[in-house]
Amino acid sequence: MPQDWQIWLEQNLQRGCSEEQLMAVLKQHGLAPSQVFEPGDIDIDQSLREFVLERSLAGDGGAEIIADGMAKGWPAAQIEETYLDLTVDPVFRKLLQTQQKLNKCSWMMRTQDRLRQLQPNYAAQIERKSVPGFSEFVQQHYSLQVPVILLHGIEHWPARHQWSPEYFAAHFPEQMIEVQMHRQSDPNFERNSPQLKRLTLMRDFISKLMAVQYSNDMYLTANNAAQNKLLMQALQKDIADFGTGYCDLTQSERQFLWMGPAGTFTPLHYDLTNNMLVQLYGRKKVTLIPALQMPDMYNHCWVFSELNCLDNADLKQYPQLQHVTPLECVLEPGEALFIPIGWWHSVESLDVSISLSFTNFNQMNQFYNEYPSDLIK
Ligand SMILES: O=C(O)CCC(=O)C(=O)O
Repeated sequence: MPQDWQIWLEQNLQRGCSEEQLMAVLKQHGLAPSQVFEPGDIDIDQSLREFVLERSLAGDGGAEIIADGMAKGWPAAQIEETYLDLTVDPVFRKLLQTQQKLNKCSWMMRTQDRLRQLQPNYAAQIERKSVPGFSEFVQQHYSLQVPVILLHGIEHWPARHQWSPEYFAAHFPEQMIEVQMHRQSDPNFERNSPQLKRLTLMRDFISKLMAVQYSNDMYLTANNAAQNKLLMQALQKDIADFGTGYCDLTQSERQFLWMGPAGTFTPLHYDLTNNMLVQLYGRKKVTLIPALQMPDMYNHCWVFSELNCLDNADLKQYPQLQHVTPLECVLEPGEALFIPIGWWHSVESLDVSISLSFTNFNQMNQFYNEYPSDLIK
């Protein structure tokens, strides 16, 4: 605290003025309690500070914060003191500026989303149609970022007519593959996928997945792609261009295999590329949420939401979800779902399932490098 204020404070304390009165005057002049007292002099309850901080950042005013804080059991004077202390804190003012920018981005996204909902194929239903030429697809879907289910894109792939668990067991029995195992033992199985990687023989994996009725415990996923390069190379003979002119076939490392029993579940997330999910065997249920609904999706870390799925979500705990408009579809064998970049999705296998996703479109699809890294882990 500046020295002249220090002298003023000491003189008035000696004159017998109350500490509350003096604090009020100091605060009017922009001096916070933390500047008035040495650290440790005042016991400002940390959880109260967090409460006041969160509410202030949410845009609530002092009176509202005090009333709600009192309902939570804190004394009014302490809440007021914490609030006033915070409002003159330069770090807090920086935070407010950042929040303000964020609020404007969120407003813009919500507004764009509401206007796009005037298009029936945007978020009311997913269009199903025969695969168009690539330039038409780019005009109607890739550039506008509208999902679509495309039919007849893979009729010329041997994989479409041959792939099944039995095919993999018969053609690659001794192939060592990497898969995700023991997923059910970890509620954060997707985020912890590196720890759940296991090597196994193809024939053992296939017999395990055929032996269960419904299970999320084992799954060969895109997270295993690096280790399963050899398998993917061997599978190239069964895969070709999607439709005509969709894929850059020199980029075959941007194709990903998914194989598991009924019951595998990929939790809510978004991809950092545009993605085609091609269903080869069995069915999958996909829930999609527009990318522009990001402000309401509780994206707390990386590409994940605090929620694994939207079913039975607690609207009291996650009130923003009331603005979210999920779309569901069931993907049949031979169908392919275009998932635009940033669109949230969760995926459940309804049967034993084999899929292949690809990102090697003949169009720009490299946005990953500019994705902001998490500042808090
Ligand atoms: O098929 C799945 O289980 C998940 C697919 C997916 O999320 C993706 O390709 O991004």
